[in-house]
Amino acid sequence: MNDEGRPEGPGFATLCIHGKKHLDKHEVGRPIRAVSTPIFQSSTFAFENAEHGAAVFRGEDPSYVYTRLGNPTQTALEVEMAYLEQGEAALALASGMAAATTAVLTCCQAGDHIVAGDTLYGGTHQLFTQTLPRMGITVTEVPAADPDNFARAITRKTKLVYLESPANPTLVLTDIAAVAAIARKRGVPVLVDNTFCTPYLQNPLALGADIVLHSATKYIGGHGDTVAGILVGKADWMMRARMEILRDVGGCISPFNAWLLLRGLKTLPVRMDRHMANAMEVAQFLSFHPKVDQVIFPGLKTHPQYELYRRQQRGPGGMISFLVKGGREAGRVVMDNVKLCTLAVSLGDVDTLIEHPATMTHSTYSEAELLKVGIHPAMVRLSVGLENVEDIIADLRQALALA
Ligand code: LCS
Repeated sequence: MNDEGRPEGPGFATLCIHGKKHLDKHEVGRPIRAVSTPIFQSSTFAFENAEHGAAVFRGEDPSYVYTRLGNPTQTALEVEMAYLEQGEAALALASGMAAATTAVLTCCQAGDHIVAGDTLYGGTHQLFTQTLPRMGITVTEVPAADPDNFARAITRKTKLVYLESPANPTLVLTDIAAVAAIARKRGVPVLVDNTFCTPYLQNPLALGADIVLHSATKYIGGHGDTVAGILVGKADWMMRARMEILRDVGGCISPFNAWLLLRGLKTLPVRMDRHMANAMEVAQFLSFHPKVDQVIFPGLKTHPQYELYRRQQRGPGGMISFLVKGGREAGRVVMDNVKLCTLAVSLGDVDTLIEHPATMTHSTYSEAELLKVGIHPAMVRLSVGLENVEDIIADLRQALALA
């Protein structure tokens, strides 16, 4: 015994850290065969010896090094997402915006130019109109329903075409195959933000795009408990994104959040089917409601691009935008009086979420820009959740009655 009354040997602090010995899979004495991917909550990974570490840093050995650059739980998610999006490789990141900045910085440097759709998540619009110009990267935003607009805007400096289809919150679609064909001729890669569709409903890479982006915060996670982003594309591009931009800018995903997304993926098609069935009924209810002026939902024949929707997507998704008669004030009354629906940004959660794009998610657009891209000041956005659809409709009916 030592002075503290403990057995001779390593001190207590040392034992707290090292335990009796390292518990790794070679030493637990029996096979593990966990059905759910384990969370490798480890920031760093041991080398066998100094030469092994040097070989890893020379890129000659693929062993894990450090969780900012890669982690087994993150890899499991990336392998799954690449497979579902029909891409060679994927990169999971801390948020959808980390995915956007990583993609942009992998493609562009000061002096370069991006052509983007003009309706984007408000954060992406701010990145394009405020932050990137400060770094010498310019962006031209064009109406995304007509592929020719992309053709006209591409210049010799253009290094990336960036679009959302369906776009947040106007649900404008872009003909991905047409834009990809145009950009390919000019040697410019195309990135499609596939957040609204998920790989269940649309695979942009199969349509000719080069990079797919997800805010995995939304339907991929699906439960409103995670912020994360994912890129999918070619293996060599993804390696540059990881080893140049993620490495230096640092927007890595945590192992726990990667695990939450792996869990979300298991139920993605089941959830999407229910999101869509509920959204279809809610869209029909709103269409026939005397206090509703306009309902925007790709699954309705009244959507101006219904034919493209049928050709390009396997389902309409769960997002609806609508205009309440009486304009912005009437929309405010609806949002302030829902009881089951939650007044909150984000989307793709099990809960039905309602919000006002012009003053919330898209408040980074100026008044003039909002009007130009069709984000009406009275527009209300609904992310239809997985509750019983009768309850969602009853809630909207009572709130609309007050408008
Ligand atoms: N792309 C789309 C289409 C989005 O809707 C969002 C976030 C992002 C990218 C950024 O992803 P994040 O960094 O938030 O994971 N959209 C939001 C929205 O409509 N309400 O709150 C966030």
